[in-house]
Amino acid sequence: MSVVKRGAFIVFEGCDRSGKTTQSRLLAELLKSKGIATVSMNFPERSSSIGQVINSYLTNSKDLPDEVIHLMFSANRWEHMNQIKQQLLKGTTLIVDRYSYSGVAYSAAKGLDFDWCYAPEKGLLKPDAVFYLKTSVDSLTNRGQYGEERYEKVEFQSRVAQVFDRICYREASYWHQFDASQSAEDLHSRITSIAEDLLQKVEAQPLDTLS
Ligand code: 2DT
Repeated sequence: MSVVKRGAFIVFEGCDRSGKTTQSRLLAELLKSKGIATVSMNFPERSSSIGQVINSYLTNSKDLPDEVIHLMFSANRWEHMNQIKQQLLKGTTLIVDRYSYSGVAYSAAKGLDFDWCYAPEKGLLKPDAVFYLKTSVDSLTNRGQYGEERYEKVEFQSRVAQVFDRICYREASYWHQFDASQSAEDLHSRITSIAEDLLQKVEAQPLDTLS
């Protein structure tokens, strides 16, 4: 009986407009072009009923207490956990744009307690690698469309960046930090070489959870 090799769980994190979306797309395209089963996702996943509430909040058409929206972002991950687990176990690699760390970074940047923010994430599947695209806040403002959604304010983004740095330090064993100011091509090739090693390394490893 052949044992199915599991897929890798790869997450991209960073401030708004850090280039995560481009880099996650480039990586997914590359893996697919090599015949590797790959699915892209992003959180918040706005199509579910919880996701629609989050979308109304982010587009400023709905207000909610900070604690409530925090728990909704977390619930949005929990509602997709089974699907994510099934995909990984059947051998599909997942490339996910934002995860629990954005949940903690954005809520802690508003002033909520870091440990309180992290608590509902415990038990969710743990990524095999997080690619953190670190930007200077000045460079963020030069990117297009900045400022349309609720969180897209320079001062707020710099607080978010500080929390990401704290998480990066704490979770150093599986976080990979990149300077997002380098060219998209250079970034892509650095990310690709780590991802390709990772795919081989994790295929026989059991899935882990956040603790
Ligand atoms: P996108 O622009 O990437 O769609 O994100 N956010 C995201 C949170 O505050 N908590 C979370 O748990 C997640 C996943 C980051 C929309 C915004 O939602 C924020 C930016």
